[in-house]
Amino acid sequence: MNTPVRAVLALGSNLGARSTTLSEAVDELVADPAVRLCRVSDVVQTKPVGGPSGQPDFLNLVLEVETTLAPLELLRHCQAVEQRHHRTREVRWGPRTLDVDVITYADTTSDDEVLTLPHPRAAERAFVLQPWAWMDPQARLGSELVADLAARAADRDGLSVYVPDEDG
Ligand code: PH2
Ligand code: MG
Ligand code: MG
Repeated sequence: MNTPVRAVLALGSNLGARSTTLSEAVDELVADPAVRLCRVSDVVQTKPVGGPSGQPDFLNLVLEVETTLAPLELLRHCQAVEQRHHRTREVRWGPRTLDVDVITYADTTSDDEVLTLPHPRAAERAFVLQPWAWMDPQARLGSELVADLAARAADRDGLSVYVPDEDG
């Protein structure tokens, strides 16, 4: 068995019962005995970044897990949870019931085209960085504080703290 390592995952949903989907997905991700929940962020409502215009706002959250899965096993596990929520992949950055991305896996860096680590766009996305900084104010991505990256991210004004009753 592999030595347990910390990994950061980012979840997003902008179709269907977004809040319910995110909380079910967190439960499903950590139902595997090889994945232990360490921390989970608050939920943030965010304007869509990229993709087709007019798509609904997202709910996003970040979680930190400790896992004995290897990086590609963790990716497959995340994709299996996406599939449980009827995720389809028709349009790049298009609307989706559930997206689960591996953001970091310990300090691993990799330019593998199946799983690039850290996630290649995480450092510029407030919808990942801000909930991550709330969850872990000391977190670093490469040489930078995640909170500092969040403060500089172009999409930071599109974020608001999510009020649960708004879901539907
Ligand atoms: N995910 C994307 C592209 N754009 N925008 C927001 N606000 N939230 C996301 O999770 C998101 C996005 C690709 O996965
Ligand atoms: Mg994504
Ligand atoms: Mg994804």
